[in-house]
Amino acid sequence: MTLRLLTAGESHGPELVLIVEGIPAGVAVDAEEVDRQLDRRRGGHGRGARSTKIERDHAEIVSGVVGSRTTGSPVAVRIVNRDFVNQPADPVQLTTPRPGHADLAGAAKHGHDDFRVVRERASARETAARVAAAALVRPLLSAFGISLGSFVVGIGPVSLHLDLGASTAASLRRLAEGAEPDPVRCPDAETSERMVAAIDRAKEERQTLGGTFIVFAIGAPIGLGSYTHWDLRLDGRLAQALCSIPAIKGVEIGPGFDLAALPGTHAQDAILRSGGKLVRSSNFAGGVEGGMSNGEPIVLRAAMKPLSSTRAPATSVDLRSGATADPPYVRSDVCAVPAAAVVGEAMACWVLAQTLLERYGGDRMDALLAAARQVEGTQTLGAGS
Ligand code: EPS
Repeated sequence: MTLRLLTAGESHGPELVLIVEGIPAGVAVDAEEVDRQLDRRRGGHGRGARSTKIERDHAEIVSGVVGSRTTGSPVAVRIVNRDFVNQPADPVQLTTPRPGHADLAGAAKHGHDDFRVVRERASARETAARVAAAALVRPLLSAFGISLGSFVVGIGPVSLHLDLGASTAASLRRLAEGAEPDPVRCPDAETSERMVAAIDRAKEERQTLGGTFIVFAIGAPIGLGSYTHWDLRLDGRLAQALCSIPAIKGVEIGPGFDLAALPGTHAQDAILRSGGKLVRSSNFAGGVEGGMSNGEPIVLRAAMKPLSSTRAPATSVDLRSGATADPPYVRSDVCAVPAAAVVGEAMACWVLAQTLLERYGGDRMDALLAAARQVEGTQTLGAGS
């Protein structure tokens, strides 16, 4: 069965709800770890008061788990929105669509004349549900020795240059560890300070900032995904998953955009023999060749546009009166790139769990563990460790 995720709920509604289908029986569920992942997503310098001061995301697991183990039935989870109680009983209708958001297209599509209906579902608050779902399937990845991480490399005009083609498991791990306690999840202290200053400046100027982040996976076995069909290709699936995060406008695999400017021989990862194993000289491919994991670290970079709601005036049209109008400011974040990095990690986690189950079977965890032990003996390429 395919691993599937359905989420429901509105940003300022009573709660978010998610259902994970296809998770094998016998997966250990660590409820505290799910909440810890939710905490990682909530923070970051530049987030508004709602996510940092009001919400205290807690995943309440309501089905599919008995005695801290999954049963093989759908796992349902609730995440209560604490800000729900602060919502006005009789809110003002929104009739001026905000440029850059789902408002106009969503309302036209479904025939709404109040944009709140669209806004509340399209909100990135929904990504809390995705992070909880990914936390539930992380033990599947751990069983295969796969670990994931993320860190921020750009916020507005400030960026940290990294040679992604030279990235190794050790360097990626070190960068992610350095980024974890940082206020903008950037691994370099000096760059982080400049990023924080850029966010503060943007706030003063009534602006918002976007940025870029890296997501990586170490230890993925060779052959996740497939070269045989377009929709099974791992790179395509990872790109789709990352691009599905609100405000993400670009995704690359390894140093994809830099490779476009290089001659072919400069962009190869030579195949070498080392101690009876095959290893690669570099990782320009970002761990994916021919739509499959190749045993090297999987490295992804995503670009987030600046959040479209700013405190500065915007130009739109009030669709009730037909007059030019400034849409009301209804959002509180100045920068959400650090949070998006955590969501990106969750999405990559999800796709890797899907492809693992497709390859090794997904009814029960003990069968999967046996498969994992077998895989260990058959990896012929460097696992990037
Ligand atoms: C969001 C707008 C902000 C964010 C919210 C997502 O909320 P508010 O509308 O209350 O200003 O803080 O994100 C979260 C609360 C969260 O937990 O991620 C939006 O429109 O996407």
